[in-house]
Amino acid sequence: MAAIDGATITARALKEQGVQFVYGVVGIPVTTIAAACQKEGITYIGTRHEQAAAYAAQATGYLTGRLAVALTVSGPGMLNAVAAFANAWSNCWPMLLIGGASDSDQRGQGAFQEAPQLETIRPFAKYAQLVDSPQRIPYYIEQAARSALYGRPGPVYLEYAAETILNSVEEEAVRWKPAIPPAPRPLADPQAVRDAVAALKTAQRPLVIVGKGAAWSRAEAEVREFVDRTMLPYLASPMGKGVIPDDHDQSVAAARTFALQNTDLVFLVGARLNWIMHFGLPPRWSPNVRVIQLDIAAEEIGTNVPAEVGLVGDIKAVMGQINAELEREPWQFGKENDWSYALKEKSEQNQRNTEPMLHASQVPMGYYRPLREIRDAIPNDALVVSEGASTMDIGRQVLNNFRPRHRLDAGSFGTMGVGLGFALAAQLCNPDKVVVDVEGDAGFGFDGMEVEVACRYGLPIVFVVFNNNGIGGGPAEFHPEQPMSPNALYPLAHYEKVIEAFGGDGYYIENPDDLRPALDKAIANRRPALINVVIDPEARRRPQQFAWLTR
Ligand SMILES: Cc1ncc(C[n+]2csc(CCOP(=O)(O)OP(=O)(O)O)c2C)c(N)n1
Ligand SMILES: [Mg+2]
Repeated sequence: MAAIDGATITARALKEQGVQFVYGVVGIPVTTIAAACQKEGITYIGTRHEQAAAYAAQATGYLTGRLAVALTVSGPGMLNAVAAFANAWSNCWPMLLIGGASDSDQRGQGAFQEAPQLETIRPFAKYAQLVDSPQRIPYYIEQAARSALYGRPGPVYLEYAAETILNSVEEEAVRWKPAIPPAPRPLADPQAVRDAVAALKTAQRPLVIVGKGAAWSRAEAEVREFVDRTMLPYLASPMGKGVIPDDHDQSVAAARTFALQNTDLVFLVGARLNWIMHFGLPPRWSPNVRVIQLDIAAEEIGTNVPAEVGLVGDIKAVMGQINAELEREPWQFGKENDWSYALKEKSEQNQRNTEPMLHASQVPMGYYRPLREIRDAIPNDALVVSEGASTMDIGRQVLNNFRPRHRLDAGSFGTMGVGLGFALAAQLCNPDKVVVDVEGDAGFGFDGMEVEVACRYGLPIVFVVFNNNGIGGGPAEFHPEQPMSPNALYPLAHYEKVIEAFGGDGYYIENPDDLRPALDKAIANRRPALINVVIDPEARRRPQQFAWLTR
């Protein structure tokens, strides 16, 4: 009879549950899990910090629909992953964090890296358990996979005391578990579907909001069909962008504020009325706005604004129900009405206002021109990763998405430090596509060393750093003897040299006309590259710089 250790059982159980990627930082006691995963044919990616491993795992889960793992050592290693784990909680993305822990027979004795790990992670976890024996590892991994992927997705945690990984048991004592089937796709109550369509027909100024829940559910065909059938105006949430291509005629992205303020009935399709949507409340919304809400989580219905109709179910399945209802009794809001005219006029006006900034040739550059260069340089199926304050906010307006699940950003949690880990995952899950990671210089600072990982694994990510010397912009010059702004970062830093240290390609761009050739070259080379774009530290603080043109 053969003996099998906890690490091998873990690797086989992960493989059985469809895991393709494990990201982590190894050490005592988890190194053997990483090695065992490699033996089972799972790709192991070693990052430089546990936060990047956990960001990469959750992005992999969101992009592929399959569970991915972050693997950490005990104590500080596991705790380094907690903010990233919480980001998955806030985004409702699946991931499994495996945290090594000190030997259980040393608990309370001041063991090496002993810490209250389970207690720390519990509030953010859909499921969190201590694995109590090697025999039961597959049981826990199956439970964890179902919890992470079924219903509203979320992060899950398994803790392994050192001996659970290292000890061996007889193979036949192991209680194996088969792979879980794909997540069930529950339908909504048919009466609620009829009520939702009836309510839509009574609206004067309807608005559809497409969230990343629709992207997670792979509802792109159904959502697109719904919008095309009804000709309703729609707005995408930041990561709902691309579920319908951004250049769709009914997108009111350019009139976002106006649309939210004036709509009398909103249909939330896998989008939440949280801070990103200004809670659905005045002054950003009408006090009387009616809400139709579609969500996989029943408890989400009515958050901040009571829902007139709550549709609880899988977005893809329920949008199919709604389309079937519209097939039975066709109805169209259409484009020839005051609301559509007003939205179109507002969009065109806003676009006219930004147009000069998109083509500005000033040095140092503002945000819009370099973002426009990126927009024009990347292919339609590029994955766009983004973090920063203005770099991300303005980038979201300028950079388009034409495919679902092709944008990853600071998300519902507004987290800095997500970008590099997300970019690694984006490229690993889409080896043949262009991945561009647009970073503020402060955002880059949280996880910039992960460019080494891109170079080590030969991932041809194009990193672009918007260098304005600070958090939302810093000083124009370096005067170390003067009091320094809390926002300040080292001015005109040569971030491109960070990637050059590992054999990647660096570019330092001050002149807007030099950016497109650098982007073209970086994209064509299929090698990791970092383009450091120097912009005006005052850029966002003078957003009205072109107001005289339109006054
Ligand atoms: C983990 C974390 N720490 C701190 C913050 C606060 N914060 C918000 S945006 C930001 C950085 C913005 O600067 P940058 O990335 O350079 O973008 P810019 O606005 O300058 O283009 C920071 C530190 C945060 N959101 N998350
Ligand atoms: Mg900055």
